[in-house]
Amino acid sequence: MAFKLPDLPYSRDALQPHISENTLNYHYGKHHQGYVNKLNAAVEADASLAGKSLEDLIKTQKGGVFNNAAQVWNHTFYWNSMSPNGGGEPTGALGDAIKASFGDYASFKAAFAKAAGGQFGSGWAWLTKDADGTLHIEATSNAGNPMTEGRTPILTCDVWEHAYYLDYQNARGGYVDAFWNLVNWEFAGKNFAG
Ligand code: MN3
Repeated sequence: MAFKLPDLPYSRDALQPHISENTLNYHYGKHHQGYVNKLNAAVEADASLAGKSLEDLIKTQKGGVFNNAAQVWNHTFYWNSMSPNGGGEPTGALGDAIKASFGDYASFKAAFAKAAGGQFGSGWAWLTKDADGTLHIEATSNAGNPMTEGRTPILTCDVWEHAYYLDYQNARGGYVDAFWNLVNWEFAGKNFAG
């Protein structure tokens, strides 16, 4: 198989009580695995895709190949955007950049939560940076990934219903509130610096 489901960076019960083991069993074990399986089937069926990286596929493909490649990448990035030891406020260069771009941490959180809550239907909320280092908050629909627009992902929150329905039912806002208890600023800081 060309692509493998990456190991979670923590155990499936590690994000409780904010995100349950049950959610990770489905979200990681079924949904993320399902995107990996569908991508492998698509790549096997098209010799022109052989040997291409996930990033190559995201930047060059459309339709089902793009959707599954981006969903594989986005979910791995999302798991790393959270940590059982997460939460708190960003420090260092990223903390300074967030303050410079959004005023203060509370204003940043409000703007990110607005993007997450305002995304109609399935999608993702992102903190990204431009080639010149400028920070942006944005939302993408379905499998959308800011790399296709030339921006570098710093942090993401999955706002597909499958990310929160088992724990929060239709209350996306409660799930996004809980996300701040898990947010992995160490990972985000590395993406900002990289
Ligand atoms: Mn998902």
